[in-house]
Amino acid sequence: MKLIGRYDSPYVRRVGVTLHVLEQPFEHVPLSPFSQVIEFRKHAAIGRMPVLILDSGETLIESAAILDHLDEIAGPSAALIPSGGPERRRSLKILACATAACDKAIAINYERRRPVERILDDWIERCRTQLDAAFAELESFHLELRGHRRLQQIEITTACAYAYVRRVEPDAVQAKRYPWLERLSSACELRQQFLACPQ
Ligand SMILES: N[C@@H](CCC(=O)N[C@@H](CS)C(=O)NCC(=O)O)C(=O)O
Repeated sequence: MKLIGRYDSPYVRRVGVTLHVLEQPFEHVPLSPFSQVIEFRKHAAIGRMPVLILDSGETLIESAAILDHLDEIAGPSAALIPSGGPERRRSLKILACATAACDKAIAINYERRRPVERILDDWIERCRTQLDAAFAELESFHLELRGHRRLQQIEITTACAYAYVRRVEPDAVQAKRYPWLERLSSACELRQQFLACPQ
């Protein structure tokens, strides 16, 4: 398999970490859909990362769809998202909060790249309120990683989201605002699978 995209994207990073956790061999191709757009779009015309190219040549896009495929080939006993019931609903809600936080932080990050006179402060404030709400909800799940047990998808994606926000919008996670998320992130970032995918 080939994973196309850079680990500075939380979506690419969560797929990279997942591939390591599931011990799936892959080649990482760190193309940027921004600075290497022509080369990137040869793999996926929409031009968004991540892209996963299977050994058959089939191309998958959208990180949730890629994670779903990786869980499917891992099989029910090794899958990183529970297969059904309340545990699955809880996991999907946590993942939705984490990806919502990423989406809002990305929107803020893109907005700040505009010429200063065209930056919409109201838009940034709106996204920031939504980012804070997503993190407050994530914090309420009290996720923790004890001992050496295998990472689950809720931990991978939450830690990728937290690290991304800390890098691009550090103000949002200042002053030990989210102690559970901070602890989870520190524990995950020490894992070999995270160290293999530096953002
Ligand atoms: N929902 C998508 C989001 C992917 C996404 O937004 N990727 C960004 C980088 S973080 C990207 O490739 N942006 C380039 C563009 O949209 O032109 C997923 O989970 O894969």
